[in-house]
Amino acid sequence: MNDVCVLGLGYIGLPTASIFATRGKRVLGVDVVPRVVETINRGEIHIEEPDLDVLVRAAVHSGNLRAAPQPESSRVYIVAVPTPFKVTATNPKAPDLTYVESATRSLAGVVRPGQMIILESTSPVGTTELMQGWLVEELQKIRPAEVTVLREALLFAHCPERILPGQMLRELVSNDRICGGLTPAAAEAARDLYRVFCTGEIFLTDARTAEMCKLTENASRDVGIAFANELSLICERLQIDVWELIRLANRHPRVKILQPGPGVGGHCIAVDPWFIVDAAPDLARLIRTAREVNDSKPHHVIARVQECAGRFKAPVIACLGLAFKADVDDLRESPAMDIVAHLAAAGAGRLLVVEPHIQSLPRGLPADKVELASLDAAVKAADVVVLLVNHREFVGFDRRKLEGKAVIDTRGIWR
Ligand code: SAJ
Repeated sequence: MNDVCVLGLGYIGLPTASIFATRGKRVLGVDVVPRVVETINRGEIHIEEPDLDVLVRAAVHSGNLRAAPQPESSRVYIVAVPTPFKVTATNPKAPDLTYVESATRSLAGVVRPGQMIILESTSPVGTTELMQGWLVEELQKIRPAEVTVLREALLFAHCPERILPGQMLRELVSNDRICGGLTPAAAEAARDLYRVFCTGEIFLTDARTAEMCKLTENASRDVGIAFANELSLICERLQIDVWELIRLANRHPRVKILQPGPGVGGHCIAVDPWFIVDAAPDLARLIRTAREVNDSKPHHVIARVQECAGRFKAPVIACLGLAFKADVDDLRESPAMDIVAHLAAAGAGRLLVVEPHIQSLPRGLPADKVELASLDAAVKAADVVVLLVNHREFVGFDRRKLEGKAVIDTRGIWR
């Protein structure tokens, strides 16, 4: 029997499955996308993350990691599927638990008494309890005689991941972890599992607190970035260099202001705070406002670029970066993507995009209006240079090549 079955082989599931496999566990990785299953079984990867290729290759070649489209019976099941949001009649940003639900239901045919189901996906409070309900519902359909025994004998826990894209493999091992069980026994069993590779401290709690804890961490960062973004707008009006201001304010021993940027992207911080707002819309006022401040920042950048481009007859605009943050290839919820798409739709000028982490123009950007270009070529041709992502390649760029260009540096790297 497998030790661990990981459902969802994305940014969280794949490193987690691989690290268990390299620590001697027999792991089955499950993904509904056939290409992902094939790629991993070849020992290759479908996402970009430093050193992940080496880890996956080692895991697959050791014989401890294989991928399949369906789960099989395993001592532990880890659900690491996306939890996006969806539009409902009352809430345009309501949590969408479809993937968690179908992954959970897919376990009904394979679970055995004593096995454990862990939710790693960032989820609204109450999701782990919902998972138990979905599984019982499914068992009632296909294994009615076993429902009572299985309901008592399955362990459920929420153990949210906290790893930072770009340094996932280090953080996977060294970060402290929270294990929240539907029962204390489930939390303890989860702790024993993560001890296999986690060198950080592991704290036990109940599932609801663990769910809220993960949302709170990301909402806290969102509020912090919103403060910096709001400052950037105020400073622009007052003609103060916001980065210099923050650098100086941060010399106070108890002040730690984050950095302004073109907005907040990624599939975590731009999404998770809405799960809190959805749960308590009347109370989550600051959290909602922070989301709104951060979501409005790209519009401010777009307006600035349009104003700048308007000074030229046939403006050429170089947009540097599409990823949601530095040194990653992830374009999910990226403010840079939004900004370029809006500029294209508005016909702001000829758009040259530089993104060292992708090979072809992503879906979502019109090929007739946006060209992918090299850094040197784009800057050389541009009237307006818009720095959207602080990728390593851009930080080290020879700034003399920017002379005579209108420069909009949304990350403050070329000050
Ligand atoms: N950003 C700023 N200014 C800052 C910091 C970040 O504008 O000072 C922007 C980034 O450019 C990016 C966005 O915020 O667009 C989010 O980037 P991030 O590096 O803050 O966070 P993520 O989304 O890569 O990862 C977060 C992390 N959460 C926290 O730091 C509390 C990570 O630990 C979580 O595991 C991850 O969310 C997740 O999966 O939830």
